[in-house]
Amino acid sequence: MNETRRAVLESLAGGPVTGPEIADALDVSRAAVWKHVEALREAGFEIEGGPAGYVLADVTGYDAATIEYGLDAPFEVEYHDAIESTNARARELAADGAADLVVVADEQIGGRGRLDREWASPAGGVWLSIVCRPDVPPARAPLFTLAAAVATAATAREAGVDARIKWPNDVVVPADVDRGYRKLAGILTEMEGETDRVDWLVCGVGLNANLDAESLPDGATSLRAESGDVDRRTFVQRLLERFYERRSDLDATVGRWRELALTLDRRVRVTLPDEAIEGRAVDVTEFGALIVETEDGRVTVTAGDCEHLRPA
Ligand code: BT5
Repeated sequence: MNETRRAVLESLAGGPVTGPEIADALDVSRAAVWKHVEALREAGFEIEGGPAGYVLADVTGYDAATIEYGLDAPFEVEYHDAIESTNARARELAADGAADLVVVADEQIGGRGRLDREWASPAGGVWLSIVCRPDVPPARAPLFTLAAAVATAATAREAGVDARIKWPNDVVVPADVDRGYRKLAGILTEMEGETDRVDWLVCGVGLNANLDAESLPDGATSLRAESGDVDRRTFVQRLLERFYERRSDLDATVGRWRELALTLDRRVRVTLPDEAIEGRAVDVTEFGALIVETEDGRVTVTAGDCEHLRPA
């Protein structure tokens, strides 16, 4: 948002204020004020006019300007009604030097999970990707996945859902059916770097928000199905604020992750490229790897697909 429009918005938030008063205060024409008010209305800022002037009554839109407005974290937002994949766009922007930028879309046409799996992303979900340029070695990169999972689960919990984390990248809701849980959200972290440092890192979050479970793959759930629709703008703001906080204290993030984990103390099977490990998940390391107690001793796994098994 440009400086003048932001200043007009601030005046309206502190209103009622008349058009001429805003024009005088900002040293612009009344016609220019009118243009900004109309553009703000278009973006989803509900501006009411009365005898005492204009006032910002509510914010209902879901786009870059409304998400940035009132966001208590230093992220810039790029919004798309529809896009191939927010992660793909974020990778492009990262390669061009972007930092602390979030790509948000209402709908993804080609959303992707890990290993290029399809990620269903109809309009109404929360599909976003955060570009970070952290000063950390690549070994710490998985902690950003944990930070995003904690931020996502905590924000869903605030919305009234019993969201928990399944190692490494799923936010799930415990259930008696299916595999013992239903998937509410997934995280996809992608990075570029050298052996000793990360150049950029993109954390993609896909969360089924205001969607019918029937429009999603088997085994999936949504905020709508669990507790009802949310205001996606404030949901995304709280999620980004939590992610920012978690990212700024990665060591404490592991502790928060343990508290929200559904995987710990469970029998699990972790599928790796050329073997599968079965045993009891006992902990995560300071780097976010899973420690599994198998019949042959403890094994530490850094990546893989993890399945929760029924108790033996
Ligand atoms: C993930 O992969 O869970 C990571 C998903 C990340 C999606 C976000 S959306 C914003 C950003 N832009 C992108 O293009 N991606 C990121 P994985 O663990 O591989 O799980 C994928 C599997 O989850 C699929 O094979 C399906 O079985 C299932 N699935 C697909 N769509 C789903 C959905 N909307 N909800 C729940 N499960 C889904």
